[in-house]
Parts: sequence; structure tokens; C-alpha cells
Amino acid sequence: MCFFGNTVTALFLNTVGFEREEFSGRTSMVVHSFEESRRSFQPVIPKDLHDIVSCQFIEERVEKIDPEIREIFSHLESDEVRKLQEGGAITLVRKPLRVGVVLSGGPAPGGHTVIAGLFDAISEWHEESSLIGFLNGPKGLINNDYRILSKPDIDSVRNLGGFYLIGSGRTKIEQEHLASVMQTAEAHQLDGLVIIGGDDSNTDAVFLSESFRRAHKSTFVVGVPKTIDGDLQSADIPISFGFDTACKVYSQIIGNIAKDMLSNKKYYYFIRLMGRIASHITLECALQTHPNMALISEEVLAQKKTLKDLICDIADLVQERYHQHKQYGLILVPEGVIEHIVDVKLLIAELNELLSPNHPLVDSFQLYRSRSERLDFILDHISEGSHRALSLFPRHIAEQLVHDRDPHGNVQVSKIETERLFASLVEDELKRRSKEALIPISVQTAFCGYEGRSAYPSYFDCSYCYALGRLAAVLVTRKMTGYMTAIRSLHRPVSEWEAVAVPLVSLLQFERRKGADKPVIRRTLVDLEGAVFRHFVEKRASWRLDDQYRQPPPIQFWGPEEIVENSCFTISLRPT
Ligand code: FBP
Repeated sequence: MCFFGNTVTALFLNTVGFEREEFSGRTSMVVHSFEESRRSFQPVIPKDLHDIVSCQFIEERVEKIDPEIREIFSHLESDEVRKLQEGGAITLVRKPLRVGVVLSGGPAPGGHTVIAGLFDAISEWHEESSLIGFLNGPKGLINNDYRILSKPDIDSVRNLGGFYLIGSGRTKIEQEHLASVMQTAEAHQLDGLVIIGGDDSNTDAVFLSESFRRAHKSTFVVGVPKTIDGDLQSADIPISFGFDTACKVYSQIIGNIAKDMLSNKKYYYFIRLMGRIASHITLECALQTHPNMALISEEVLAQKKTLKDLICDIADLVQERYHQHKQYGLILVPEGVIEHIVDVKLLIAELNELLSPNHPLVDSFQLYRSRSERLDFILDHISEGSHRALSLFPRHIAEQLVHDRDPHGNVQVSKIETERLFASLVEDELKRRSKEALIPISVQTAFCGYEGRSAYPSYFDCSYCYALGRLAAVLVTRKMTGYMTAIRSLHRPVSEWEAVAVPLVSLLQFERRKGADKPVIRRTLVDLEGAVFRHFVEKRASWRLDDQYRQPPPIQFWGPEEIVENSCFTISLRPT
């Protein structure tokens, strides 16, 4: 029976259980054998991470720490960046380890592989070591909600996407939670606690390591750089894991849309891409797909563009292309751009202050229950400039700006439909401009977000994540606390990648959060002087009117080396 015939039978004769079973059996067999091959894939291990027993750290350099930050984290003495080297005459007592692991924040492809790397390495250290997974993010740590991870558990998720093995969450570990977390660590007699997360989660990690040290507890806390946004970087951290895969997934989608657009030549596509603050994802996807325009939030900010300026820029593009008889085009919009537009940025800063717990008006604001009443209250109490900016937004978007904050106090830009906002404001602007003849525009919008976060990790992310997991285990065995795992030289073959421990305190800076200045792990924005952005600037003028769209292939895991093992432009153009 042909597969198509079977599908039709299954759809129409759905009372016939046998047909349905056969149909679903075949499809799940494909998924099963694909996943089976991925599960049995063994990533290449960088040579310095091969033998985790005899390798040793050497001091590479001492970082300069802000004295105020140093004072807050006075129990985390070491400011040294340390590089791992294979071999060494060290004699360590190898007792079984008890290590806790938490996945924190949004999923990023490769999280399961980090856990597999960690599990394998602690088992190599001592076969009776155990890995305790805290469930659904930091709240699992606070509530001691956990699961002991066995080898079959780990084997079931090797090199698969998602964070579902133990779940994730965005709970912030506040000061009042520290005692509960310490109780949890005590209850499990944890030697190590590995926090896999982005800037906010690693901020929690550094506060936790300080608290453990201050209380003379021997739980060593290690952070692992995760986020598809790619903004957790430093001189030693070229990129966070998940970025490579997410960009490849989005680029494939954008490339497909571009080919569809070119086939019909009737739509303008406004595609919003994830990236809460930084535009690394949009920049990478632009280099991969060659859109007619890609906004880069950091440039928008540097050029102090207002919302009106941006809308006029896009309308100019549409007008120019129209005169070339092109009534279609591709525009990429980073979700975070909204916070970088000069008038909207001022508005958000004012809203954040007004809604902070210590603001005198916050109690009156809380008295209003509905989103609409609360927006009216805000409109009555903000400055004239912010009032003007807020009034430019359709009401439902204005409400999102006022209300949606995550537990860390960030505006939830993934909920703001910037692509629709821009598309409709550009339509209005074109109408306004047309004195004699209307410049027609027909728009389609799309959001590339959640579908990239739990994709099957690319070959690059599998290798990278496995190495990060192994390195986290090495840090625990060396009793190093308050460090982030870093793998450098990612542009080289995997065997030559370098493993480094970076003090978390060296990544901190003061930022305004919930109405107060707080030390937080800094996000790295797109460097407008850097090689990646400069490359984009060199190319973008030719993409504007000519149609040079590129359609990147789907992620391949098996096949020719140059297709499987390639990493993104963000790595290859900027060797670290
Ligand atoms: P992390 O920084 O936690 O990795 O999350 C990044 C991100 O994917 C952003 O790009 C996006 O704005 C946000 O998560 C969406 O978060 P949520 O899952 O809470 O909707």
C-alpha cells in the first residue's frame, strides 16, 4: 500500500483502528529511527577535555573587577581566567560526586547535550557519582523539586532538542529564596550546582556562589552560557549555545519565504526575529539570507532613530523598489528594536520607574484591575514626550508595553507584534505620501521565535554543548565556584577548541532593574565596529534593490563535512 493511499484511508476511515495504527506506526518509525541515530551520536571531544582526571587549569590572566562589585562578592576571591590543559601531575581524591543541574530561562538547542556531557564526565570521574535534575527551572531548586537522572534518562535525550527532560522556568532567585536553595543543596549534599542559563540566570548563579561561600558550604556553583539570543559573550565566550541552531532554523524559513515571494512578486514580508535586547540573530540571518532591509537595534539606537524615522526609512525602500517595478520585498525586524527606538526607549525607562515597587504611584496603579484602566492611569501620569510616544501605538500594543514584564523586570518583547505595528505604520505613511497616485503595498507578517528554540541541535551545537557539559564537571571536581564555562577557538576544528573558566564576577556590571541599580551579568550587543556588522554594511546596499535572496539548506547532521560542520558567520567572521 502506498504511503499516500494509507494517509487518505487513515483520514477518511478513522473508525478503522487498524488503518490508523499502521499510518501512525510508519510516521513514528521515521521519527524514532532519526532520533535513535542522533541519540547514538558521540560528539568529538576537544583534546584538553578528553581526560578529565589528569587535566589541569593554569592561570591565564587576572581580570579587573569594579571595586563596588568586588565588595558585594567578597567571598569569591578569584579574579583569574583559567585555561584547561591536558595532562599534569595532579593527585586528586576521586570520591563519588553529587551534582545538581538546572535549566533556566528560554529553551535553546543543545541543553540536553550539556546535561549528557556533564553526566558522562562525572561518571568518568567516579562511577557512583549522581546527577540531580531540579525541575522546571530555578523554582525546582527553591522547592526541592527534583529527579535523579539515570543513564537511561540521559540516553533518551542525547542530541535531541528541547529542555523537557527536567523542564525550565524563569523564576528569579531573590534574596528571600537563598535560604531555601541552601537547604536544598544541603539535603542532597551537593558538591556542585550547574546552572544552565542566560544573563539573568547566571546573575542568580553568582549570587548563589557568594552565598554558599559566605555560609562556608561546599557546594560549588558553575554557570553555562545558554541563550539563542547570542548576547552572552566575552573575550573568552565567543557565543552562547543554541544561537547557531536557532539562526539556521530561522534562516531556512526566511529563505523559503524569499523564494515564495520571488515566485509571486506580490507581497512585502515583515519578519520579526527573536532577540530580546541584542540583534545578533537578525544580523546572522541577514548574512545568511540577504533581505532587502534588516534593522539592527544597536544601529537604530546609535543613530537615535525615532519610530517615525524608522517608518520613513522603510517607506523609502518600498517607494524606491516601486519605481523599479518591484512591489515585493523582505524586511527583517529584531524583536528588541522596540526598546532601542529613541522615543520608545525613553517611554519604557519612564514606565519601568513608574511601575517599580518603590514608586509612590505604584499602589494607586495596582488598584486598577483591567489592562485598559491601567493604561489610562499611565497615560494620565507620564511626561508629555512619553505620552506622545505611547499614543503612536495601537491600544493593544500600548497595553503590552505597560504590562508585560518577566520576573527579572524585562519588557516581554516576544509578546509585542512589532512586525504588524511596522507594517501598518508603513502602509499609513505610504498613503500619506501619495499625492497623485497611491503606492500600493500588500503585506504579510511572520514571527521567527519559539520554533527555533527547541530544534534538533546542529552538529556545531552538539559538539559545543557536550564540551560545555564536560567542562562544568571539571570545574566541580576542581572545587571551583563562581565560574562560567567557556569554550574558545570555535572557528577551529573541534579537537582544537580551548576550555576556559571565566570568573562570573568579571562579567557583572550595574544596571537599573525594578527601580534600583543592581549588579547583573552584562549582555553583549552587536559591535558596530566589529567584523560581522562591517561585513553586513558592505553588503546591504546591494541587497536593497537587487534581489539576491539566499535560501540556506535545512540543518544537516549527516553528509558532506562542509555542509554538516559549518558554523555561523558570527563565529567564522570573528575568530575568538
Ligand atoms: P533566554 O535569554 O532565557 O535564553 O530567552 C531568550 C528568548 O528566547 C528571547 O529571544 C525572547 O524574547 C524570550 O526568550 C521569550 O521568552 P518567553 O519564553 O518567556 O516567552
